[in-house]
Amino acid sequence: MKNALITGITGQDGSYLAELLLEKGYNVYGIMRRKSEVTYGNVEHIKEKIHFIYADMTDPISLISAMKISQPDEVYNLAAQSFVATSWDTPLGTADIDALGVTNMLEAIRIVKPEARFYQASTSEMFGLVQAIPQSETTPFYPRSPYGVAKLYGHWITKNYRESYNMYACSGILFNHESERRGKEFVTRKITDAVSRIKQNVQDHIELGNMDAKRDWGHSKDYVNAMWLMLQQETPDDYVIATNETRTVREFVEIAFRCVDIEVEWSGEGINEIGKDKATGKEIVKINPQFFRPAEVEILIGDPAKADTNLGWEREIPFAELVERMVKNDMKLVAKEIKAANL
Ligand code: NAP
Ligand code: G4F
Repeated sequence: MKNALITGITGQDGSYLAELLLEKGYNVYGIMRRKSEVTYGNVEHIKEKIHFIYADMTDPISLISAMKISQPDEVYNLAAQSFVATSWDTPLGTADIDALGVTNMLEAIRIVKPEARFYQASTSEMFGLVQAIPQSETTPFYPRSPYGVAKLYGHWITKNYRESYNMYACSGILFNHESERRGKEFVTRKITDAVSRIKQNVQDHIELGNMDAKRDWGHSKDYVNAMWLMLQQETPDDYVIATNETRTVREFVEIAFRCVDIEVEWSGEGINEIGKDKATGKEIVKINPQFFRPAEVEILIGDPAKADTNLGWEREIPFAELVERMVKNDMKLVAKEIKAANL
């Protein structure tokens, strides 16, 4: 039986990865931050099966302890301040966790168990102002946010430890992946939550920022499988994980509303653009400049050919199903909320 240590286990990806590793028979250890109220986030439903260790990416001693306790064969470093917009508000905190935190983890591995295999959660945000379309492992990086810059450090330090110390250390350059467990501040979940509230008459409209931004969106469940595959190879390497499809935020809005039989009709331009419910004429989508970013990543579309060839990785959940699953789940959650409020 293998031991795995997951940082960021309470997050979206951490929860799907924990489920996958438990299914495969791993002993799963997860690091958790101390909060004023004990909550298990996305792993509430499997908390009895996980060995939790209190630690923090910014506290190297706690990571050394976590390594000693868990004696992992595989370490998945998913912990991060992962919301791009907030990285302009907390640039140093983001760098502490997302950049230096990676070195803290790598050093803890080197000290306690250097033969442990290491996965780093790198990101398509590192491509930023894209230098090629589609983006692959050989595309030059040009990050556009404090988050992207911090993650680029994490990416290179992982490669550096592989080359300096011959460690089995890989980075997955993952493009956007979403799910029913996505945080509500990210645009996809913000949309599916709002669609469900508008459909059930508990919200009038949704306010969004840049609707022209294009993203390559997949489902988290498929992407955690790629993380695992990367650590099962003979030699460590870095891989792009993506769907090779891209859509605007506006298209996501249209498709999500269509899941609840609402057709959006657009009018106006720029900050005056408005989306109306075609059947009722009600304004259901508005622009709020508050959600624009100081620097934007306009288009992401990844080429996963290397992962396909070397890992045999393929996404299983197509885009339309991703949106449908998220809307269905939020429709249920909102209905439950309404029922509870009426009681
Ligand atoms: P997420 O839902 O925001 O989860 C982040 C996790 O990190 C949470 O468990 C959080 O714990 C933990 N964390 C934050 N700061 C920490 C600290 N100082 N010490 C220990 N734990 C800390 O993110 P996700 O979507 O699952 O993404 C997982 C990883 O993949 C992240 O590194 C993200 O940057 C990267 N990534 C994500 C995507 C994507 O589209 N989802 C794409 C590329 C890369 P709390 O519960 O205590 O907050
Ligand atoms: O959903 P988002 O906040 O995700 P973003 O910035 O692409 O970052 C996510 O994917 C990265 C991989 O590329 C991860 F590394 C990162 O951790 C995170 O998971 O925003 C997507 C797009 C942006 O262009 C944003 O400007 O949607 C645009 N957008 C338009 N209106 C909005 C909104 N984003 C948010 N969050 N809220 C809006 O109202």
